Amino acid sequence: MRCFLLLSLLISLISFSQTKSFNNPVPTRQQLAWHEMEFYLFTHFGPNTFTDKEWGEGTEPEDIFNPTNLDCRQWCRVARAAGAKGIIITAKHHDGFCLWPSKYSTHTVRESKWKNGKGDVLKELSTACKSYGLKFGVYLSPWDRNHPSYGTPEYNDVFVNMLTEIFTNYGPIWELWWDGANGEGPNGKRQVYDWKRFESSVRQLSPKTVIFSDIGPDIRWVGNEDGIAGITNWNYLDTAGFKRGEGAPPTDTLNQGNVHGSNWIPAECDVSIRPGWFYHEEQNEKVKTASQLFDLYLKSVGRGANLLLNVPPDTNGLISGYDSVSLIGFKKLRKHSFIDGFISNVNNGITKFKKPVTLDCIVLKENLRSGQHCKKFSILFWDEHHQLLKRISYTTIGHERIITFNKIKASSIEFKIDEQNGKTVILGIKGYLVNESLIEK
Ligand code: FUL
Repeated sequence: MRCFLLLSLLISLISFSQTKSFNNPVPTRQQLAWHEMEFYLFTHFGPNTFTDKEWGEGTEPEDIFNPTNLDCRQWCRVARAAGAKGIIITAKHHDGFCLWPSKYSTHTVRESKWKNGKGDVLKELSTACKSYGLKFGVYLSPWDRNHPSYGTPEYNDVFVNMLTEIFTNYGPIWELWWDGANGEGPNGKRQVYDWKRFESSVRQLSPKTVIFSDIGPDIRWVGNEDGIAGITNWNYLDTAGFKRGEGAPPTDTLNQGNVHGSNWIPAECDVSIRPGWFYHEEQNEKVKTASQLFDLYLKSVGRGANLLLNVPPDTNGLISGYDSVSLIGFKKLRKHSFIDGFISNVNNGITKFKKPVTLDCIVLKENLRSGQHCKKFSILFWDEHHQLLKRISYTTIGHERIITFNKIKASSIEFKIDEQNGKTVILGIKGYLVNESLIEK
């Protein structure tokens, strides 16, 4: 695709902007590194893959889990080819089945037929991720529909023991993923989770791991499972008085953050490449296309969040061709769209071109080290007689902001910060001409 061009726009901060500071939180080193991850895969795999369910009952016989040709290296090759930077796997989903031979459960790969009970998916995937240079993460569902102690205080010990096994045997774990589900267990009781203890155990076991949940502490849920962040998206969030699950902040707050929130908890957009989270053969024709994935990319990474895209392996234990074709197409669209952009040297607000340029996409990046500051910005397009052709205004920038619009031919382009919370530092502004079919829907 025609890519293009460059614009070196700079910022006219002082004269155009209103600067108001608040005592804003700043990201930790781990959170800053997390922002750079941008796009990675989610893997839902377990008994549901074989029973065609989304939520297992916890009573499925262990023998059901029997991938004929499991190859985690194939998952990694697909992830690499898609340009994803890591993989997060359901080490244990709500059905309680453990993809590693946990000492604290009798519902694991060890009790299954697979590899005569000698298999260990976490071992295979963590090893494969290391050799392919991918970050490795785990989803450990606190809700457990199998464990006999679920619903009693002992289950909190079990959960901490499982965390300890995982962090000790399969680390480094880059991201730990906790959903807020809290249904009934086999004895009809709900668990009172000891979140404080879970969190402090993880911090002790692995201080560099980033922890995801509805309210962090490090990364927040974006408030929907469609992969879409708010058009305004603050990395700040107020968590006081809120809980995970039913007591979580309202979905629009999760989606947009809080402009003056007291914690740095950026949003992660989880979404599946298929209608379901687990593999179902009848959904093969419903795999999202490369351009649908590109549109989701604009609505997640392009709004300053990260994209966690679920790609579930099939009953062979492999990512199917339907999914990998879309993923590779998605990578090509990104590669061909975002090529040859020019990074600005950030000094003044207007860039004049020797010849008029045609573009339909601008990508901006904000330096987040001292916080997220831009509240409102505008881009103005001028013709050769310095007549204004068009002005577009947006709110937040964050780690990255990708704006697409109907293509325009301009002789000069101006970037202005209209409102900010503290001093915005722009890392770069790039202009592109992407295929018009890719303009955000
Ligand atoms: C939710 C679960 O209930 C779904 O099954 C899925 O795992 C999704 C990513 O998180 O909380």
